[in-house]
Amino acid sequence: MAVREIITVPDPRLKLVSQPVERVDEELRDLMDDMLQSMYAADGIGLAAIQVGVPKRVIVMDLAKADEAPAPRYFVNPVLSDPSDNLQPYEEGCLSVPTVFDEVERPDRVRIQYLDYDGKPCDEIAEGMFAVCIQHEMDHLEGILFIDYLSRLKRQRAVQRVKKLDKDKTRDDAA
Ligand code: GNR
Ligand code: NI
Repeated sequence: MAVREIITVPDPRLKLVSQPVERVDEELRDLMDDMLQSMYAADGIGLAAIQVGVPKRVIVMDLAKADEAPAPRYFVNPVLSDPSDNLQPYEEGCLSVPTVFDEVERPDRVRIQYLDYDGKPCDEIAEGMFAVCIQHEMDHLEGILFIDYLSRLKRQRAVQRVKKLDKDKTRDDAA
């Protein structure tokens, strides 16, 4: 297992549409293990494969609170349907847009069908934080970031902020 680097805006790979997985095999489980470890290392609650530069339809998530036991979850080829009519705002963040947070409105309930870590088909209803996170991650699979829902001004500011952050970090690393 390895912690992989999480790519940030404006990396053009974040705009790619990720491709379906053909088989849930050991190689894919290795990727999912790395993704989970990378997500934990970055203190995230969800991660899409494209955030480590792999354009596959794979998501990992752990919504357990700090004082709870880890509860890793894996979603391969997820499909969302039956969104509720009720929109709920939530202050979102993204490991690919670090230090930026803003409100996004999404349906508060969605159905999700996917293959799990063992390749078993699953079908469930997501609500609350699970609904927020799975929709945020599904967007990554389509090359969409939460800042794409903000005004152009806010989006441009967010990208500039991350660019500066990464530039300062590169300089610090060299020093
Ligand atoms: O760690 C994350 N926190 C978060 C908070 C509110 C809404 C969505 C998220 S997902 C984010 C990790 C991430 O970037 N996943 O793609
Ligand atoms: Ni994200």
